[in-house]
Amino acid sequence: ATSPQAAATGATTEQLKQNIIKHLHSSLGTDVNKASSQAWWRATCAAVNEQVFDGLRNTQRTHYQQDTRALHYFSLEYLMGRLFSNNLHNLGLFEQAKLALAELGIKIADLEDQEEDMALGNGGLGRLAACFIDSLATLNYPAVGYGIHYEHGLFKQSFQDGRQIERPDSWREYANPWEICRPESVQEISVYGYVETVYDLQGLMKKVWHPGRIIKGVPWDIPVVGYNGSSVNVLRLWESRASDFFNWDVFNSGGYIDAARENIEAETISKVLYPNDETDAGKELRLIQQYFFCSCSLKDIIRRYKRAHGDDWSKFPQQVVIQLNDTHPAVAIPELMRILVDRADMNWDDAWALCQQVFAYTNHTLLPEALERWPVRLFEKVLPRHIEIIYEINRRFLAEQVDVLWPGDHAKKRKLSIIEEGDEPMVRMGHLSVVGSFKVNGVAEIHSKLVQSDLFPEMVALWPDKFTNVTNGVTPRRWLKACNPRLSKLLDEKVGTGWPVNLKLLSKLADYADDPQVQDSFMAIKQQNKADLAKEIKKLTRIDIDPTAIFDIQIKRLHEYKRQHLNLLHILALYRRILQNPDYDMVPRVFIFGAKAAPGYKLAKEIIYAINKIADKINNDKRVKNRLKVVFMPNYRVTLAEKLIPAADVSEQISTAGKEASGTGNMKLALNGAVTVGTLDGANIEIAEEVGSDNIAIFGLTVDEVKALHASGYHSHEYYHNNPEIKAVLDWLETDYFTPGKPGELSAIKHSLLEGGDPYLVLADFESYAKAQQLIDSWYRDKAGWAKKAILNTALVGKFTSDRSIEDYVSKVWQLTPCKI
Ligand code: 26Q
Repeated sequence: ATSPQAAATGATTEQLKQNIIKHLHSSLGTDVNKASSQAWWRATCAAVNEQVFDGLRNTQRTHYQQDTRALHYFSLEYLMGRLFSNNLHNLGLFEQAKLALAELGIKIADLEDQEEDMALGNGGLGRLAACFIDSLATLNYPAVGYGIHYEHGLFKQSFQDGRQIERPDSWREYANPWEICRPESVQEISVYGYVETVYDLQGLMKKVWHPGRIIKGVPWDIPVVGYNGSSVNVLRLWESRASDFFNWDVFNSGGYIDAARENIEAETISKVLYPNDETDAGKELRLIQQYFFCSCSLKDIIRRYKRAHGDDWSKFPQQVVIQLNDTHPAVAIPELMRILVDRADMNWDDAWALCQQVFAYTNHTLLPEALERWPVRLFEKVLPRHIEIIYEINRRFLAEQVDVLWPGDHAKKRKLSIIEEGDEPMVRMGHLSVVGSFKVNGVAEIHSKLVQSDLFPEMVALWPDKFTNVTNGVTPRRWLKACNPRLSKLLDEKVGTGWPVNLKLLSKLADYADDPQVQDSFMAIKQQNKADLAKEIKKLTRIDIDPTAIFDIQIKRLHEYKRQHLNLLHILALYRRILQNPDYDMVPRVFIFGAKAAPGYKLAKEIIYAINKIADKINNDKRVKNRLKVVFMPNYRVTLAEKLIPAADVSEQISTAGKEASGTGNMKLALNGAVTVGTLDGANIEIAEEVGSDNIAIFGLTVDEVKALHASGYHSHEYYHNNPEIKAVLDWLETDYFTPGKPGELSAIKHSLLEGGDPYLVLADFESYAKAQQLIDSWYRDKAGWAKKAILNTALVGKFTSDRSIEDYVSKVWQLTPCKI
């Protein structure tokens, strides 16, 4: 006899099958005999969407009826990846769908591969936004994500003779089944033009902005499905279009051709995601992107608020909280001021008080070159009214806050001013964000401390309670349950099935860390995941790897501070040891990289080239006898991360202490049982606290030691001359050993570390790093000992669920109440 549960499952499976076939006929215009994988995928999405849209309607209706306070997450980036298996898992339908498709003769994995990644982000910041909206829906918090509906996401990467080539990403070339266009909610926004000062009948001065251009924002809604039948929230992304009445008025003098050109310019705004590239900073189009989506989103929020509260603004701060994901959407602050003061005729003080109750700001970086600054003259051209408002915000801030605490102190005013003076005056978006927000947070304990002590110490003196920490987290639904089904099954058996929404339950697994049977199951799962990855690597790179070797993985954007070149120098050192001592004893290891370099970041691209060239040499050198392999996976992205992370033995988190705000890949890898080799930086510190010093290999200078070394004068040459291994591998880079006939092709790395002064202390940390890698090697030789460490990593990182991050934001910043649907 079948259990009631199995009977219910059978019923859903049968229903799903019928629905998929129905959509194959009625939505795709094909049938079971001739449908392509693409058609099957679309039909299945359509079948799933019946439930998604039900949930969406219910959730939106409930929020509306209960007039709930809601969070509005403002982000230029959402790195969503694929939604197919994510939505199935969160609806609790994955197993039934798999079965239904199997009965139709279709492998679900083949359908998953039909979907393009939704790569509307660069890296950590964009993926964090995606994890957060997953957790918000799962925890039933009323929330909307706002962003841009880019036509092209982050570029696709391939290698040509080892060099990075970028190609455009056209993720929705054949339409995206997960999104709904909402033409009934279009907005219009203005840019350019000039400001006129006028006086009303009472003689009061008013500013009137006469825009030079009007642009239409068309919203696309992407349902965000919470786990286990909770809320379905929305991600609302704005697409830019020409405003028809304004541009196509051919009876005006401008004429038809000019109108067509303006159309193209309007549609350019949402064309492409900017890669985080310092050389691109200050670009007009980027500022317009930021303003476009902030203005559309604010108008959308206000329209919804007015539907419930009319012209009474008094409840606005009770109903609306806006989180700024870094300073990228900071122009929302002067935009809300403009709407309140110029359009709603509110007085400045009331408007400012309201703004300061609505906005909160998350900082994601301390790197000075990454702090956003916009030329004042660009603001004057694009947003002439907003720059006036920023000046007024600044004038009052300096007079009413700074001068009160530090009377007559001009140095303090210069340092704190929202406007940086100089040949080219600049708007400091970080300063604007702090001044305009009621809370400012960093993304890991150490980072939040440094935001307060090094970045904004005077702001802390002015507003001590404004600053706080919310340590980042990742969604265990995508980053364990969906990507690592084998481990998930073991966890279900050992700790129960509640862990995806209560990740602390994983700590029960610690009781089994010494249990030989559990150790065997855990390591057998890791081995199967590694075998799967080895196949994928063979398919994508033609490289053969030994699936029993240590899989050592560094996956993240390419940046000097993340120090992929430290990893590379160590690989060279191992290679050299092998060549010098043919019997060099080491556990076979495969070093795997995944990283995109910003297209204009020269040295980052040289590092990619060097890794590829060195990999080529090492992988084809018989003398290595398989002890060492180096793989650079092209086109690193969410979908590739989902294949790499479950197969990792070792997680490389080796940034210079103080430079990586948090990191989130570190959390995903530890959660899947990888042991971290890492510096005391970002969230690594908190991971070390959770898993304990036996289960992580910490190395390198601490934040304080980094500061002291810089203060006393760091001379990278000394490490080069005093450490023969460092000298040998750096000199090696200048030969033609890795680039036959072309000596010097890899010398950029050496040059940056010596003449360039090694700003990220690669040479200072080299020896300590090599020792940590030795420790990993010795740990791995003890099979049971390693299994225990791997198990304890999975068991003890429950803190790093994004559900906990969201609860921290709710209690420290947002003050929301969950709303059951
Ligand atoms: C800026 C100006 C012009 C064009 C692009 C940008 C730009 C875009 C993206 C600047 C920065 C970013 C992304 C930053 C980022 O991903 N930061 C990471 O955020 C993670 C989530 O908090 C942290 O874990 C990482 O430590 C941090 O590096």
